Amino acid sequence: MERTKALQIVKEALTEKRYIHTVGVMETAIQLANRFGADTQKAEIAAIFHDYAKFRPVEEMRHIIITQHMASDLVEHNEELWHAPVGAFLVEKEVGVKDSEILDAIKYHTSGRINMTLLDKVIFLADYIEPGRDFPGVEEVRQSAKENLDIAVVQSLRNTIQFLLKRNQRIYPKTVDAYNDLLLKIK
Ligand code: DGI
Ligand code: FE
Ligand code: FE
Ligand code: FE
Repeated sequence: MERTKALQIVKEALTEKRYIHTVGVMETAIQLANRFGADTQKAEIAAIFHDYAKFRPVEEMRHIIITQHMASDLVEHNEELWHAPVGAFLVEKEVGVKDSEILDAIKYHTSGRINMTLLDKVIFLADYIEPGRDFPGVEEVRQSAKENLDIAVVQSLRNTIQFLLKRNQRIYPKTVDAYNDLLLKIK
């Protein structure tokens, strides 16, 4: 799909602020794909659609998770996680994207997973470090992202886990899996 067309579709699904974030993720994902040898066209499409479901009503997302037999543990965890797998489903169904690598990168862009693909990592990291983000610690991750993709992804997972721990929130097992798995691989 052409970039202009894809951006036009998401613009209608998102707020102005979230659309600006999406363009930041797109530009960052293309840079990272070039740097680390991922498919730039897939990175572009995955980035443009990564937050497609961000503003769907929680009840609609819950319904999709249940009726589509998505991971049942999702409903016991933070609702913030839901727009990623639900987004992958809706991007296939409503937009017609069929590529499973793109759909997986969207599906796992919030939680991460064990054995993340190159494209998964590019989208996950672009979402974390795009120029509009200002989390504590993001500058360190931006520096790491210039050289080592796995280290940068581990740092962003660690920051997110620490953020959740501080707020006494549950941590989704796939996030812990992604963290443990990558930590082993960078050693
Ligand atoms: O949709 P975005 O705001 O662009 O970013 P995102 O899809 O990475 O969502 C991140 C939010 O999800 C962040 O505020 C933390 C929250 N969250 C809640 N529970 C978990 C979680 N993130 C991860 N990785 N794992 C969790 O268990
Ligand atoms: Fe998201
Ligand atoms: Fe993220
Ligand atoms: Fe995002």
